[in-house]
Amino acid sequence: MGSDISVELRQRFQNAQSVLVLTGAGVSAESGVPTFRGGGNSLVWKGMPFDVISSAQMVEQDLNAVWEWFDYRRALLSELRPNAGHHAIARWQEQFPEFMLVTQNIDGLHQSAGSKDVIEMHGSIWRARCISCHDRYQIPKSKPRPSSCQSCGDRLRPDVVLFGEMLPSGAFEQSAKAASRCDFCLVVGTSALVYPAAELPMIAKSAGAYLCEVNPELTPLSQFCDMVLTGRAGQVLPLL
Ligand code: BJW
Ligand code: ZN
Repeated sequence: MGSDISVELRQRFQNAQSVLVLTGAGVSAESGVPTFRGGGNSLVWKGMPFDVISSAQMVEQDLNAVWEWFDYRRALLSELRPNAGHHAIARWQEQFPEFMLVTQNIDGLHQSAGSKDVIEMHGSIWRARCISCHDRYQIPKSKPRPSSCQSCGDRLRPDVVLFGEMLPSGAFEQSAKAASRCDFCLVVGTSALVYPAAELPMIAKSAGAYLCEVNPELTPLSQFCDMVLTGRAGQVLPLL
């Protein structure tokens, strides 16, 4: 363990044929995005913990409150920029025969850094979706969000995956397929507590991939990793 990157690790990474990167909130921490858990920095909105306000139940009970919470977070995010960790990951996409980036983040910072075909397991804060017909709408950075569905007129909700909700169709299946094919799996900035995202590294490991974690803290995944790089994404990833 430790954040020293050995020659062996660097060679393993550089010679990989198929790379899967799974990211969580920690990759955006150095951009100024608060993480959900740990560090005494848990998200709370008007006295409600995030898993109460970011819940399917709250969408049914008080959709306006949910929008207020997401409008507030979009406003914060619109000022933030990708960091060296996002940029390193974006550079890698051209460097391997196969490369896939799966993120649990809804902030869009990987795309801002230039990453393409990102699988957003938990949706995007920059989209809204109709509660009836499920049509999706992009939310512009500097204009008001659309207020109702243009197809059916019903209300819109944030296009994010809340606790107890299903992931976007195919997102897990596509990620699990990449996990079972990859020979190097890099897990960055996630507490590895939320499923089914937390299953992906174990799928990769079971299929024989080298498993490497980048995180300043240990997680439930650390014990299964071939290498744990204890450090911040923005500092460690550019060294790989
Ligand atoms: C740094 C750093 C730096 C700091 N550099 N690192 C199996 C067992 C038990 C429960 C379940 C199960 N399968 C499903 C469930 C239920 C549930 C679940 O997993 N619960 C667990 C908490 C126990 N899962 C779901 O409900 C999922 N849906 C589902 O499974 O559907 C099928 C189904 C339907 C009905 C019933 C049952 C199943 C959906 C999960 C959706 C998660 N949504 C959220 C909120 C999004 C909206 C919003 O933003 O408000 O997604 S929750 C929140 O957690 C968010 C994140 O994407 C997700 C993961 O968090 P992440 O990214 O790991 O962040 P943190 O904060 O936890 O960790 C940050 C890490 O970064 C830390 O480790 C730091 O050390 C590190 N760090 N600085 C690198 N500079
Ligand atoms: Zn509609």
